[in-house]
Amino acid sequence: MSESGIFITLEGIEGCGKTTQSLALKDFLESKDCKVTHTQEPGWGVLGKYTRKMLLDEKELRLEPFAELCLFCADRAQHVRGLIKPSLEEGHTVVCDRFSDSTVAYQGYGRGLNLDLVEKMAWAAALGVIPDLTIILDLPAEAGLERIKDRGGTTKIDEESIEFHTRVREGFYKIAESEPKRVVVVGADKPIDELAAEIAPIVMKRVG
Ligand code: Z5A
Repeated sequence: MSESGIFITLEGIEGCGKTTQSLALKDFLESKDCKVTHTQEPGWGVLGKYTRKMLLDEKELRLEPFAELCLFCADRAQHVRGLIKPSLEEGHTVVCDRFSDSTVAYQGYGRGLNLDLVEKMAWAAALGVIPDLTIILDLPAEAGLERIKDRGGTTKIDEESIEFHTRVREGFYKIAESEPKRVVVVGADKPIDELAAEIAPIVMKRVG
């Protein structure tokens, strides 16, 4: 479990609305007088800036899947040590857009790396910090990619095949099935406000 604050992660495929909903959740929790740290992976801090560029932006750098796995894990360990643990220790509620479940879904189910190895590395990189609650926003891969198509610029992972993104979605289902106490799946194919109104009571019920 987390240190003393509460740790909530949002997960799901590209374009499912994690960023939008994690910011709405931050506003909701602040309206209840919680101190909230909002963050995301990959890309926190100096290491995050470099790893994010290599992982997502440098299109001519074709990463070996195991190298990609190691970079996501390096980014996480630094993020946990530098921001997540200290924030939890200060009693903040930490709301994080993607965490170890993304590594299992993308590098394990998506890329097809050895699942046992990926799970061990993804969670070892979390340095013992496990979310109190994880919300998976579920959407068909086609719908998620449609939502981001006008964003202006895609990342290397966005450009993977629809089959890849579908395997990732199915990976998130498997994670939810295997950890029903921690993970809740919410259908994301509904208006932003309606989805936020569905997430808030889940958070209140699960983490108080
Ligand atoms: N990755 C990995 O492989 N392994 C790992 O361990 C980790 C990550 C941690 C990060 O990309 C990539 O890294 C990601 C997984 C991989 N790659 N993929 N594909 P990123 O940081 O650039 O982006 P992202 O995390 O995938 O999220 P995103 O593209 O920003 O999408 P989102 O956060 O889920 O959605 P959003 O930004 O809130 O909304 C997207 C658009 O949809 C936007 O125009 C919204 O206004 C709209 N939207 C949001 N909600 C709705 C609803 N309910 N209805 C209609 N429209 C909506």
